[in-house]
Amino acid sequence: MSPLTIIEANPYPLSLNTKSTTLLLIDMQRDFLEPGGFGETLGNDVSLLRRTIEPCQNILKAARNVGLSVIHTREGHRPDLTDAPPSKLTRGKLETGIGDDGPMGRILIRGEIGHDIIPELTPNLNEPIIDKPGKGAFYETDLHLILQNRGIKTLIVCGITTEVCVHTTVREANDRGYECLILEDCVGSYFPEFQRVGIEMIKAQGGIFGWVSDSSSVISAISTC
Ligand code: TIU
Repeated sequence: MSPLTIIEANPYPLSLNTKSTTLLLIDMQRDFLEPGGFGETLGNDVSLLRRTIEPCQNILKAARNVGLSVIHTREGHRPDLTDAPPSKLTRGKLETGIGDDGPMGRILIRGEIGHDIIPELTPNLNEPIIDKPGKGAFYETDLHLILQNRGIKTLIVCGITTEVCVHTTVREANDRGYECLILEDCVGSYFPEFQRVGIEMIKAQGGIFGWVSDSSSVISAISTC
């Protein structure tokens, strides 16, 4: 069977080689997605993010079945907060913010329950987890090194939130020469308008940041590889 396939996508179909493609799942963490977590305590409706869980489970299962490389990321900081810029800690003047005690342990601190990936998408032992201090998955991490060592050229991007960590990562990836395919049903925002416009921005101008498709199109394409 050939590792080459063509994905139905916008603004035009994308050719990819499954041997040089990674599924990148961004920040599917309990504090952002679960009722009672950090995201909800900030007044957000987590159901807008939770609709991504089932499609992410489906693409993750398909990727594992065909042996596609899978990488997960988590946003968070050291317990002593030495890797957190003061600007990030004070921004928003939050009553309960990064490093404070929250409903699932200290908020966005590595090792705490809320920082972990939701149980529906638990990483397998052979799937690297990138712990990132910023919004972008390339900033101060070894993601680029891992992708280069694996000969990866194309990223299938899922996760949250569309306009923050997904966009930042896709822009970083684009400037480093990666092709990005964003799955619309697998990325989510607390703000419906940002979801809509965030998707539009990626595929505008001939695919200025990449391509947009959905989980079922990719699953049917890679399952025949
Ligand atoms: N992962 C990610 O997007 N982190 C955020 O802080 N997102 C918000 O939308 N706030």
